[in-house]
Amino acid sequence: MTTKIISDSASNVLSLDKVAFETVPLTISIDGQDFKDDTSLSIETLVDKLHQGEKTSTACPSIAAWQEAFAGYDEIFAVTITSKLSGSYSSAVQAAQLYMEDHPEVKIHVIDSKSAGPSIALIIEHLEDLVASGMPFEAIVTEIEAYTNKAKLSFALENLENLAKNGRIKPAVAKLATMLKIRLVGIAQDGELTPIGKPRGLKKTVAIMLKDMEERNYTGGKVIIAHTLNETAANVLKASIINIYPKAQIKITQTRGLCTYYAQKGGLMLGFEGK
Ligand code: X90
Repeated sequence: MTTKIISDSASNVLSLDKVAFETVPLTISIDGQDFKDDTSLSIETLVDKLHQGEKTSTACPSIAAWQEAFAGYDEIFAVTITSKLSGSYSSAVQAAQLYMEDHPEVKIHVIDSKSAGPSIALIIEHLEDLVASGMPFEAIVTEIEAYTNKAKLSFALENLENLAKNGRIKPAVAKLATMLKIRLVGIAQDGELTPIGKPRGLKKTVAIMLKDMEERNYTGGKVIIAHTLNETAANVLKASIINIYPKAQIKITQTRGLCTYYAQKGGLMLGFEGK
């Protein structure tokens, strides 16, 4: 019995230690040139090119791309970015249906993370532990659906241009994009981006994020911080969390291409285990 975990590249995860893993890339287009969000993509180069580019957009993985990733395994878990903001989930579900018609012995479970970035990474890491523990497929499905509701996401963005331009935020929120000096703090709620604050400095930003952690019942479990070329702010956030929750297990990572495109330079994404 072979098991594989797959996610789209919105997870920012590139590899796992204990279980077979693959990332299916989304694509970033800049003035007609396509960049696959895989390990070969340099985030610094992407940020520069985006800065110079005029017409930019993103696209979710094709059905065929998901199917290729399924090949050769008996049991597969696929985790996607929220279905409310991307076609990735729908693409993965269709790929799974077609694949299982051709391979009736294969089991595939597709999970809508209802989120992005580091909270997808939390789901993937939990799946890794469950698979490695030898738990049966059906039991993992039940457990991971429950865990997905507990994997929370908040974020702090300095620039909303790409979210607004691509119609991923409501017009009222998009208006903020013009007020570039304001940071938007938001959370993923029901798979959608929900603003919770518009602070001016890092200190206030961190305070809002900490308050949200408390409100959503973080009690000292796993945390993953993803930043877009802003390690300093990520470290400040980490230190502030440890100050209140000394037992917190915190990892800092960089955003890969898709999250870099939308979080934009300076952006922070915070995944944590709530209730
Ligand atoms: O299919 C595609 O082209 C991808 C579209 C993705 C759109 C949203 C990506 C958001 C990434 C920004 C802050 C977090 C928002 C999360 C809300 C649930 C990161």
